[in-house]
Amino acid sequence: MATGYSYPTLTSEEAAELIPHGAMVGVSGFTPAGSPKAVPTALAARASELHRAGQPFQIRLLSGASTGASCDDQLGLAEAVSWRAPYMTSAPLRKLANTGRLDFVDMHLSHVSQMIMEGFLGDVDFAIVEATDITPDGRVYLTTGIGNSPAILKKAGKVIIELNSYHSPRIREMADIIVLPPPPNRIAIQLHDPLDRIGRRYAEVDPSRVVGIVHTNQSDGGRSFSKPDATSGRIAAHVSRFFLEEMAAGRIPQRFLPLQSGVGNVCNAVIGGIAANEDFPQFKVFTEVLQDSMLDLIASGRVIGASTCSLSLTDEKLKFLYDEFDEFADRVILRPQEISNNPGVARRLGVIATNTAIEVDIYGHANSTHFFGTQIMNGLGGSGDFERNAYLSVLMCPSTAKGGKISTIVPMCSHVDHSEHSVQVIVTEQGLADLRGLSPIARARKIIDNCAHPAYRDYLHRYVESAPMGHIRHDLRRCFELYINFQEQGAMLPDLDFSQFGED
Ligand code: 0RQ
Repeated sequence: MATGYSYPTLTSEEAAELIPHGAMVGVSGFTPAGSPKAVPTALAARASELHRAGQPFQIRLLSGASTGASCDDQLGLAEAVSWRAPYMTSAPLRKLANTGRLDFVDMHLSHVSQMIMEGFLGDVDFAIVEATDITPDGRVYLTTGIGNSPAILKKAGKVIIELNSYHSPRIREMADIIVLPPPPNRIAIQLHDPLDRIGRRYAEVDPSRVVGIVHTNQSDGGRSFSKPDATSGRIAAHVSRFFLEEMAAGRIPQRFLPLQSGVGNVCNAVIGGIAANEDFPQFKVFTEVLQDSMLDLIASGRVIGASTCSLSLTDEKLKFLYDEFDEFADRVILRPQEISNNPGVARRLGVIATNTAIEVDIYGHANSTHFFGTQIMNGLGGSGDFERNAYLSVLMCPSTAKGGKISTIVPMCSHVDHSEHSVQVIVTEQGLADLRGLSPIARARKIIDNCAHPAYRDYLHRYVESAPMGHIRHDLRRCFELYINFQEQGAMLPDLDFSQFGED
């Protein structure tokens, strides 16, 4: 590596000018946390200008997970992206993907870094990485989301660094970064506790590839969640009771196990429910996204500490973290997603995984990503990394959607992200189905009785009992009947009295 390098300072517009049509661009961050802001926005403006002049301009965009509004939304609105991986939550991008105008590749988040290093996704032409500092010898101090930045920085042909003075330079104290060498030289990941440290506080880049530094001062603009509603509260209560029963039976140790939690109101309600219940000991968290509610639990001491890939916090909560940094410095560890979501580590630590699904079927397959088998919502994210490899895999969803017109318990999922082999426990506000050790038919009866809304139970039982005999009983002529009813008649069971469901 060269030393003593001095990097040119660019405006965001000058940096955006460097990126050609068709380039594969890797960006930093994981959720809005740590994603670049100024250069993607300038790139979107440039794309719009070129489109107005009748010229094509689109990039291929690779990230850690979703990004902030100034990246995915801006580029999506400008129709400046032709290919996107591995996850998104952006409405403009979703619209493009669902109308055939964006090639979206939905991937397990733990896989991405390795695929970048192996070249499976093609060359990474440009990196745009947010940092608090870069040294002349190429040490890059990342901000609130580590994501795939360490791998992207290693592989990118040209690198633009957004130096964001909004963030405290102390954020580096939480970073714990390693990049695994490729097979056959891969090494064991020496994590035996969520709070073990095994890496460095910085990612590395060849300084000669850094084509410019753009100075910014911009917050992540993290999204907040509304308070858990009654349905989420009931789901959380079932989950807490189940974990306590498992502890009483000796199947979860008395000191509990590291918890992984997906994002959203249901997952927040579950974490909040466990933390509020004094029958649980203090516990550790091994997850990929740390949200506001979790930071409060660390501050209060209910959560001992957390391993995560990103601090997906609102501006207010991030300020609290920076103001009280000494409180958190040793209790939050920020890792690359290859490590935070690593299947082997999740299995070794005995992680308890709690994630939300769109729907599940009566045999225990779960769909986290597509409505009616066709319309992408966000993507699989890290849910598969954890559900497949957890000590206990829990998937949750309200039993109905759209005011009862949709049952989230269906005969056969229209799309499957987590198969029957990965899902152990299903929970709705109606109850919990522990599927461990159950045959397909026993699973079906339990899921219908415990999790389906009562208004849908008779239909589902009749479906199973009248289906042709088999190890798994399915009537292939009727297995998607509920979806077809919804599409043709506006409700899965149009004759139901929908006043019984209340508002979603
Ligand atoms: O529609 O917004 O029009 O009202 O879907 O539903 O219940 O608010 O769902 O926000 O909790 O997200 C699975 C998408 C759930 C999310 C999913 C309609 C419903 C509503 C949203 P409206 P909710 P949530 C860590 C882990 C995958 C990634 C993951 C997700 C809208 O949790 O993306 O787990 N998970 N990552 O009305 C048709 C159904 C429906 C339905 C709900 N069965 N059919 N529409 N809706 N069920 C994070 C990372 O990996 C970074």
